[in-house]
Amino acid sequence: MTTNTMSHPQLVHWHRKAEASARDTPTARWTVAEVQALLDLPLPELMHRAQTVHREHHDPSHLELATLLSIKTGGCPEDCGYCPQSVHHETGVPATKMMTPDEVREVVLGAKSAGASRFCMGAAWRAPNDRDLDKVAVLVRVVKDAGLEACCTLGMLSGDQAQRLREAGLDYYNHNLDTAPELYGSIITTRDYQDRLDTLGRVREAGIHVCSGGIVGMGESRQGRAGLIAQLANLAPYPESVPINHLVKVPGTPMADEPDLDPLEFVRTVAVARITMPRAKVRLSAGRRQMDDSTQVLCFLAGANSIFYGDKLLVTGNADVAADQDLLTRLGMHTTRAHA
Ligand code: SAM
Ligand code: DTB
Ligand code: SF4
Repeated sequence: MTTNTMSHPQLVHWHRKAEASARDTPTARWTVAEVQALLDLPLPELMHRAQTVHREHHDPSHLELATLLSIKTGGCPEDCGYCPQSVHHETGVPATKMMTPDEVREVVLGAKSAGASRFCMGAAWRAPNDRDLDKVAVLVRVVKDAGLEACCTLGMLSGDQAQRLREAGLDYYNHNLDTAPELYGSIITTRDYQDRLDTLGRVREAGIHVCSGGIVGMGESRQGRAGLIAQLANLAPYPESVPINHLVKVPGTPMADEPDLDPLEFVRTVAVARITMPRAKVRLSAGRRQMDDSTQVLCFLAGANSIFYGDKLLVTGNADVAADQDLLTRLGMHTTRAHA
């Protein structure tokens, strides 16, 4: 006789927890063990739970398209082990000056006509200085005037800077926790986890929507992924937007030769992000270029409802736009166009 794992009392407890979450309690707390128990579920069971939560809060056939632009590339003083833009790694990515409003407008309008509704501007900074921030505020207006939602990812912010971005009309600020707290120091030494949490607090305080997620495939265990998801889900409230990145292995970075992760582990992580953060946009982020269609489709079925859309991420290539449009047509999924 085989055991019926579904009747296991702890699983019943976790099921109830997932249900509580589906009823939307944005300040529900998750232990790492509870999150890991979800990651450990048989995949059909996990997918069912994720889909149930997804359907309670979202149209399961809708996908958000967000386009990324690196407005200031390379030369970053931070030593993030995954990042091609760090001065600590020889990746051949040149440092550039910040893009002008006219240059940015052209890309924004191109993204809009290709169907994007959100536009995220990234800068390779540890933290912006106040002069940089004035320039970014102008770029936020460029995005808003085109009728798209505006997001920025600029590194650490002071409370005052977050407030100024809000006043400029910024909708979302992206600042990833990236991994579990106990793994952070082996990936980045130039700042610590608390620095990230502090910036997220200031963003929240300024009234900007929080976009925060992480990277999967950096050699972490399931427990490591559980630690990341628990941290994100326990932010009170949890982020409105959660990018789940698959590590892009860039030659010259310390993570260039990281062993491949089973794609189903990525799918599981997306599903658990959906269950623990029911109302969030869960974004299938970096790594789609290296992912086959079937894995991406599993991610959508697991509750991913946003993608980065456009030829480039920040410095590396993204999935092909024509291939994405074809995939969406084949799936019969729809998107929202930006305001006129
Ligand atoms: N400098 C700012 C910061 O670190 O917050 C903003 C830009 S930074 C490139 C934004 C995020 O990109 C990182 O937090 C990380 O999650 C993601 N990222 C960078 N390199 C990546 C890679 N090779 N693969 C997957 N994600 C990556
Ligand atoms: C996020 O979570 N992923 C994006 C965005 N936020 C800024 C960045 C992905 C970068 C992938 C590697 C590169 O092209 O630099
Ligand atoms: Fe700099 Fe951001 Fe890259 Fe880290 S992830 S090296 S902070 S650009």
